[in-house]
Amino acid sequence: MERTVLTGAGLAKALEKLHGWEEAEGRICRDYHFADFVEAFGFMASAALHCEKLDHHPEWSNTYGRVRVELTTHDVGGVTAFDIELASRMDALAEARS
Ligand code: H2B
Repeated sequence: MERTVLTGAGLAKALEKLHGWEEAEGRICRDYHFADFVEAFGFMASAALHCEKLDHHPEWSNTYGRVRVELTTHDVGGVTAFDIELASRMDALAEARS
């Protein structure tokens, strides 16, 4: 995967395959909502394994059943294919818990 910053049409096209992500200031963001804290934390635990495999890590926070995720590639200061791939995997994990 390339660590090339996605912008404009390239970024818009990449976002089309995701669900509920918004782009803002060189990052993509989404709020996930789960039934309760256990579901939210379970999502984070399973997502963390993918983060380690990809060597790509989120900025995220949890409040009871809500998980707020912000993704950017710090090394290059913008959104890359790594963020899109991690977002896509998180969407699949969240879908499986809904
Ligand atoms: N995560 C994110 N989100 N962006 C990065 O640039 C990044 C990372 N870089 N995880 C990785 C780790 C890098 O620091 C290590 C050395 O591979």
